[in-house]
Amino acid sequence: MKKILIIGAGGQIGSELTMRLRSVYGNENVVATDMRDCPMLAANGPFVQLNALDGEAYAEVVKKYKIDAIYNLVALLSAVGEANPQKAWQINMGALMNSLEIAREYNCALFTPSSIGAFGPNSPKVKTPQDTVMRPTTIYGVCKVTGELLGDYYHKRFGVDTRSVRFPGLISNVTLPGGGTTDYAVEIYYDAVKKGSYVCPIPSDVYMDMMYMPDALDACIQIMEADPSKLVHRNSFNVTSMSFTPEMLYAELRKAMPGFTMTYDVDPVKESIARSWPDSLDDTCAREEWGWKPKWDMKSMTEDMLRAVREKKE
Ligand code: AKB
Repeated sequence: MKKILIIGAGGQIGSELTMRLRSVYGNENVVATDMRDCPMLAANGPFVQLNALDGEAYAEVVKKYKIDAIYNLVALLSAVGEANPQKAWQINMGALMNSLEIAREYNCALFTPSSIGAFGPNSPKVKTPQDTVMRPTTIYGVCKVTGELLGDYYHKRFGVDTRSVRFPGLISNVTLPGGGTTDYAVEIYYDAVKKGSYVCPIPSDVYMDMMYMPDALDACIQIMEADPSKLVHRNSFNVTSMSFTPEMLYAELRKAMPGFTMTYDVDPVKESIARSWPDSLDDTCAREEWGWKPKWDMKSMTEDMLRAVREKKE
């Protein structure tokens, strides 16, 4: 059975991806790592406290567990990255470069997510194509485009099996995201259940692509299992499940909670980032090359999020 390593496993994607990968490949075959101690991840499988910027310690873990595939999930997100661009570059690129070099040296496949943040104001806004202008205006986006290019380079130059998808905003109910521009679409459910109201930092009319976490986990596993001979693209595939504005999500929530109210207190940094990103992605290439097909839409996701957040509250 394949041995898998997850870097940054304590974050929004990693905490759920670890559990999903363990259910597919066996608990003992999925090694979770994070800077912080993560008792939940250590409870049912191997866990190592690891700073991904420490290349030697990282390589030791890969050697010790005879790793075949790495999921590199270390990243400072878009809004928090703008508060400290130097730190964002150091962390995002440091973890990526170590991952690429270790994948090269120890012959591992490597998954690193890219993002809608890799696009910028010059990219076509609606149905943004797979291959198009990419001139992001955030440090997060600059790191993502650089990461995509490095993934291609390591594949062509050294034969490293690098793979990636461009994630939209991810909505989940296990671990909260931190410092992203799309975080409002998660916070809204928690505040709706806890307070009956939400103050939204994104203007009412701004469209962004979104995806429910179960679809994102499927994408991570499917792209890594995809037949390489069918992949025309590698770094990185557009994937999306839905595209909506805050006002549309508000209307959907009010169907289930008619008393819920939402007001706006727009955060100018998040507004300018959100307006520089696509309204909607065209994910035809992912569908054609490796069978990507999301299962969740805004309605089914909202029902499931409210159920899960209410259960947590009890
Ligand atoms: C963010 O908002 O920074 C992330 C992303 C879309 O990559 N959720």
